[in-house]
Amino acid sequence: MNKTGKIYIAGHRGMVGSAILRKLKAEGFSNFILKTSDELDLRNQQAVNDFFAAEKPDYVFLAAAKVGGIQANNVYRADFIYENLIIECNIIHAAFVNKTEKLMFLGSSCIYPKLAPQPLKEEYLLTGLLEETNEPYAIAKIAGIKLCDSYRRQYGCNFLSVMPTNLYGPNDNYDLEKSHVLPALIRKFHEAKIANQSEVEIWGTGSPLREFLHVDDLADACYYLMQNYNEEGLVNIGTGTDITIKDLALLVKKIVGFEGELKFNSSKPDGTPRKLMDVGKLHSFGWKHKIELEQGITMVYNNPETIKKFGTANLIS
Ligand code: GFB
Repeated sequence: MNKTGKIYIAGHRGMVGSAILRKLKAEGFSNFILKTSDELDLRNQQAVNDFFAAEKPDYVFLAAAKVGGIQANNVYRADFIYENLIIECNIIHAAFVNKTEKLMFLGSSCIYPKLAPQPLKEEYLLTGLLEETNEPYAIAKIAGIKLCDSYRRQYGCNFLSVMPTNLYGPNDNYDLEKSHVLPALIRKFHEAKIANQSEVEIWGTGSPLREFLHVDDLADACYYLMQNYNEEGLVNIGTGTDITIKDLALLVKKIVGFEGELKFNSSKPDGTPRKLMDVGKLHSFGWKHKIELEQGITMVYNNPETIKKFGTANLIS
């Protein structure tokens, strides 16, 4: 990436987009065009076309997406497929029309087949049925990857896709109805500690395995690949190790200092039993994560912004 190039980060206020912005600033980039969703509605094709025609960004990071945890994906199914599809179509096509030099699209590990062999290699995409709770989201994200590959093959666009595992870090969502498991657990254990509660509810059986990557590591990998990778297909970004939800809960409990019990609610869905990334391709390029899980969760919990974010977000048991 040329240091003076114009960079558009779609979704720069979200957890992923804000981490990419921090990383690029730290690397000395300064020519950003950033728009909030009030200033530019990415679902509006004309607005996106006008924006790209006026700004002609050299580099695009497509980190804007409708995202959420297992319950939000399952409940807001139409919003998840529609909003993600239309955002991807609008931005990727406008980047092609306006000759964006390089675009990075972010997928997600939950779009691999539900029962694919583990660890998940990049070539397992589209080899089996998807997890039911997030099928609409997965279909939209798979379409985004295929958009990048198709514009590359037909028109020679340098559009690439990366596949992050479950992420956490600054600017996460702590709404207990819509969030992912890690922010939910940090909030639940913290509030239970303050209220002297005897137990904390954990959704599902606690047996599913998940892999977690700090978003600053993700941003580092995205930057690395934006500099060094120019191919069709995708690249997994993760740590290559996973943990059961039960052990994750015990770890968060220890970091937060909650002394009560865990109570598993098996009426809530478990989702995919396991989705561990094979990070061999990424490691072969010379990149490896730096922030281990316990260290990362401690950093998040000790950040004063985290508890402020609990705010008035929904509280459900
Ligand atoms: O992080 P999570 O919501 O989503 O849930 P997925 C992971 C696991 O943690 C599931 C359990 O087995 C949940 O049942 N869990 C336990 C909890 N307690 C809680 C809790 O309080 N809140 C939440 N949210 N989960 C999502 C996908 O799947 O992963 C998305 O639905 C997305 O599409 C994301 O890609 C990365 O890991 O199951």
